[in-house]
Amino acid sequence: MKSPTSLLAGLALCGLLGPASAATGTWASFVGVDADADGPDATQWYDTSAWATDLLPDFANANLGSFTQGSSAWLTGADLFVWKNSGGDVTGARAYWRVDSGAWQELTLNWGSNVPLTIPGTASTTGGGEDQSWRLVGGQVNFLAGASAGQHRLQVYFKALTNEGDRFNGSADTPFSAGFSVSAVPEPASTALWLAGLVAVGLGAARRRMR
Ligand SMILES: [Ca+2]
Ligand SMILES: [Ca+2]
Repeated sequence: MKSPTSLLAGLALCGLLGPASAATGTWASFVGVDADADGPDATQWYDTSAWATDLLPDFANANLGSFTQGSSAWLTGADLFVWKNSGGDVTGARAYWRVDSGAWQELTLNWGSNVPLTIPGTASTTGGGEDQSWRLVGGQVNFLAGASAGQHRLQVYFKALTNEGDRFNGSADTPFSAGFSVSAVPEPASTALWLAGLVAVGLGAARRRMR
């Protein structure tokens, strides 16, 4: 039978060796979008959560634009701020995106920097301790590809890979989400009719000139 003393010693040892507090985590994320059709050359950055110095428009409930079916708009950037201490280590990061209820697509975020962390699209810096930025810049994801006419949601969440397991910012169940709309291209039949009309007018003008 254990003596009360050894029981107390055991409890004390459990306290010392007990579950370690999390030593890694995520604390901010950003999404970059280029919403004009001429290629992924300029990025508007959005923040995905409340920001003490709120320098960027909110991704949540942003209207990314109105597009014609078959045109392009680009998911150009993703940036995840992580923290670590007490032996915690972040070894990689991912961003996931989809439109509406489509399949999640994975993007690899590369190590960006240690502190000071630049808030994307600004000259401002933030962070402390062993904070890091993991980021994708110059991404060329055309999120309009295959989108039907109507209202849609671009959804994004982030994951940090750590020596303690995965750490999320948003999730597949509760992603960050912004809206956009797609309008149908004109019907081929009506376009053909319109072209035929133009040709007829052109022929008529040519005949008049020949007289
Ligand atoms: Ca562009
Ligand atoms: Ca904001």
